[in-house]
Amino acid sequence: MIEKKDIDLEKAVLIGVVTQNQDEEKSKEYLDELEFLTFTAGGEVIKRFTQKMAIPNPKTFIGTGKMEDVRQFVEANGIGTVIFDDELSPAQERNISGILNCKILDRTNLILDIFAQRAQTSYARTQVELAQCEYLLPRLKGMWTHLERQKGGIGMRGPGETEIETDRRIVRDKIALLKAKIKVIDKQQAVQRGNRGKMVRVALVGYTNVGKSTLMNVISKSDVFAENKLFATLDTTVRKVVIGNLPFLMSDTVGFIRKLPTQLVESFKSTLDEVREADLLLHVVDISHTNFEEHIDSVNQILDEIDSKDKPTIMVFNKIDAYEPEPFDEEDLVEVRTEANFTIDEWKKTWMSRVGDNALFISALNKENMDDFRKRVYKEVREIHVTRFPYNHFLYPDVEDIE
Ligand SMILES: Nc1nc2c(ncn2[C@@H]2O[C@H](COP(=O)(O)OP(=O)(O)OP(=O)(O)O)[C@@H](O)[C@H]2O)c(=O)[nH]1
Ligand SMILES: [Mg+2]
Repeated sequence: MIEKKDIDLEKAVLIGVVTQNQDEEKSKEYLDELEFLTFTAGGEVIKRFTQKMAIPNPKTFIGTGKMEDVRQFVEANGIGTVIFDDELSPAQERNISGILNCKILDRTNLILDIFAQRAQTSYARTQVELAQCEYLLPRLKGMWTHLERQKGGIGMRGPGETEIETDRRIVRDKIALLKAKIKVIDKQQAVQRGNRGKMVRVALVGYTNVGKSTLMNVISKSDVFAENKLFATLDTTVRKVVIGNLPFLMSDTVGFIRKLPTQLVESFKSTLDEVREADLLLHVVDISHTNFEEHIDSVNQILDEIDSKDKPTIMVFNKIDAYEPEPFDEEDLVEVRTEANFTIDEWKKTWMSRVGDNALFISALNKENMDDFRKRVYKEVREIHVTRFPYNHFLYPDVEDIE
């Protein structure tokens, strides 16, 4: 595969808004994430534009004046892509393409694009393609009504509409075909999962780039692709892991993100079956990320969407090696100490204390606290295991006795 740094990065501009329920700080954090997404997709962010407004402009997302600034900047700097930090409606997309003479992407688009780039197996490719078609379909419809309005009148259907009608039919047929293809693979996979018998199944879940695959590699001595980009993993990998003689299955799967396009959640339903059918979830969190609490919320929201919110869960706070509280000057009379200044020990006394011994603090990279991790997982898996194999419990020592 070609390394990203060897090819020319596409020049991009980001556009976000500061609204009532999204203050400047949040807006900056979201744009930081959008920039990381852009980089992952192969782009380089040259400039960010933000605008304060009550709600995004329904016609052009940002105001006309601001859009003119963007247009001039795009022209003057040879920008190839403008990326909006939200999903644009078909109408917004159309209006904006009338103004800017370059590629226009929204957040959903960008995520779909990354998924498309990253899909390795034909299964993942099929699921991504389905999501792309689902995203495209209403937009074709938008184009169609747009033309209809332009030409106007009954019986005035020009060749343009016919073409788009045909396009829509092609996309619909394609969707049907992809769904049928997925169904066949699903059946095969369901059989495979069925063959795994009563083994306890543990699934790693979490926001993208938190270190799930790294942890999987450490714990199962496997070789799952991990890298510092978003959505390194799209397919699910299942490995047999043995702790203190006790065998169980561990799966590593696609990471989640804020506003994960619904089309993707929908079409990745089958990949997420591994999570849905797991006995125990390990919710991995990157504690070194400033937004980690919001990440937890996003993950819980998606778990809820796939009916997996109430499963037994252990919270695994990873990357403790990289965690650095912002320095706080005790002498400073103006500044107030905030969460950003907490040490990990202080964090443990917050809501995290309610999670009790269901919270673990590790560094998968430096293999710190991996003994705690193994023991905690062993204890939990053993409890589930002995309910399934009641005559075997003597085979597995108490957690205190495993090495
Ligand atoms: N500092 C630090 N970095 C880590 C740790 N664990 C993982 N990383 C790094 O974080 C990045 C992402 O790791 P992955 O294991 O690919 O993360 P993931 O959760 O599988 O990500 P996706 O598959 O993209 O959802 C890599 O660059 C890892 O080296 C850790 O404990 N400390
Ligand atoms: Mg991964």
